[in-house]
Amino acid sequence: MFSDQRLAELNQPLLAEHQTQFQYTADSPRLRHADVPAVVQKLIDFQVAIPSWALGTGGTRFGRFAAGGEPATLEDKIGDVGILQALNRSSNSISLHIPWDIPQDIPGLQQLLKEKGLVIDSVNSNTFQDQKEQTQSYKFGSLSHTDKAVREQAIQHNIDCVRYGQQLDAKTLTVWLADGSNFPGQSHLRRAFLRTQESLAAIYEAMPSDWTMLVEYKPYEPNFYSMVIPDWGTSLALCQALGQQAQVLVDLGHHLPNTNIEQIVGRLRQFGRLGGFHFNGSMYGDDDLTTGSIKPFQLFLIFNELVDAALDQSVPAEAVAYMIDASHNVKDPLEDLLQSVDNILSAYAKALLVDREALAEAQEANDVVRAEEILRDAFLTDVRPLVSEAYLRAGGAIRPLTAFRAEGVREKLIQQRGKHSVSTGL
Ligand code: LRH
Ligand code: MN
Ligand code: MN
Repeated sequence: MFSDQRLAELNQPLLAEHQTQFQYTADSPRLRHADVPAVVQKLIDFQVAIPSWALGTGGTRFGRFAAGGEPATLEDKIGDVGILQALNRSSNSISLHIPWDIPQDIPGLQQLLKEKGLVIDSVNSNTFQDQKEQTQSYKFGSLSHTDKAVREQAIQHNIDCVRYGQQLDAKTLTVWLADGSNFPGQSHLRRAFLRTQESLAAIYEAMPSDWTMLVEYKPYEPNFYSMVIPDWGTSLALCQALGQQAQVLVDLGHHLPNTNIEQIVGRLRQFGRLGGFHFNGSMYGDDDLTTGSIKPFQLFLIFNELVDAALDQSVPAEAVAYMIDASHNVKDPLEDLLQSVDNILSAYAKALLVDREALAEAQEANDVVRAEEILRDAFLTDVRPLVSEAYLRAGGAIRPLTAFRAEGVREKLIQQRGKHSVSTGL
């Protein structure tokens, strides 16, 4: 849909204005301390994985309103991520959810991924729903279940996920457990934890040595009294017991209101255990809204920790897998994902613009106001020209969302796939 030629045509009317704005920003005396070309290069290099389950509308338990033209197969989903990637060149990988996305025609999929310039970065297991062919039920838990037969089924499912992932060159298994209890007394809290640790160890043992296991936490939902892995402390303890290939995954929506997420991020980086992110926007809890739509300052502060840690020689160098984990009820899912990536890149750009030397000085001198002002200066900078420049230099669209609409992508997808196609996912 978006050949280089077509992108050049779509960029043409925006080019002169963009160049003026970019030059103005690059020459701004306020950014004297910053290396703007290096910032643009870092934005070009930054990639965030797209979850296969966010390509269709999710809905709530009260209903679902289809977007039309939703991807019905894994091939369609790769096609959709290909559209995002053509436009922003920052979404080159896909996160799969098994069994929603069981890969079948492996050579065909590999070929398609290659054509679109995409990779599969992670596979997510699903032991929070019962599948038709399954003998044991996850109603009362999976890896933590009191019944060994249920635990074994859940362990095997995770190992199967790794095997599917290996066929498509993925290197990461993400485990999120719905396990927990709804009422006091329902579950023995310590024993449920120990059973989970034992089950995870069996999966960890079966994982290839170049794979990473990401252990995701969540304070509540679907269980409301206790979750077996409710917080980063529990995830970290599990990862430390498992080994160096186990890392904590931070989902921005998986925190109680007002949690200082940036501090958690800083701590996990310091301990060498931050494996990945699920980006989304949150007002109350696991809302799965557009990343950066509600708390852009918090997103900036998170990136500020990441950028700072990357510059600190005393912090272990580690690869952090960036992923989006969102669900769309009222927006076009692809438009939402373009907005999310744009917000993520903007927060990253602002964090890269922080005058770190001046900030360190202000912190050492306990100059509270100056330190805060330095962060505010970076946060209030209009970085849109830098992000657009990164899109453009990487071969994408100056404004991906504008190009998406100008091209009538959703209308074309509806023509191809129909109005009522349904995507698998939440
Ligand atoms: C759990 C969760 C998890 C994914 C996704 C489908 O709330 O965020 O990260 O498995 O939902
Ligand atoms: Mn998540
Ligand atoms: Mn979630």
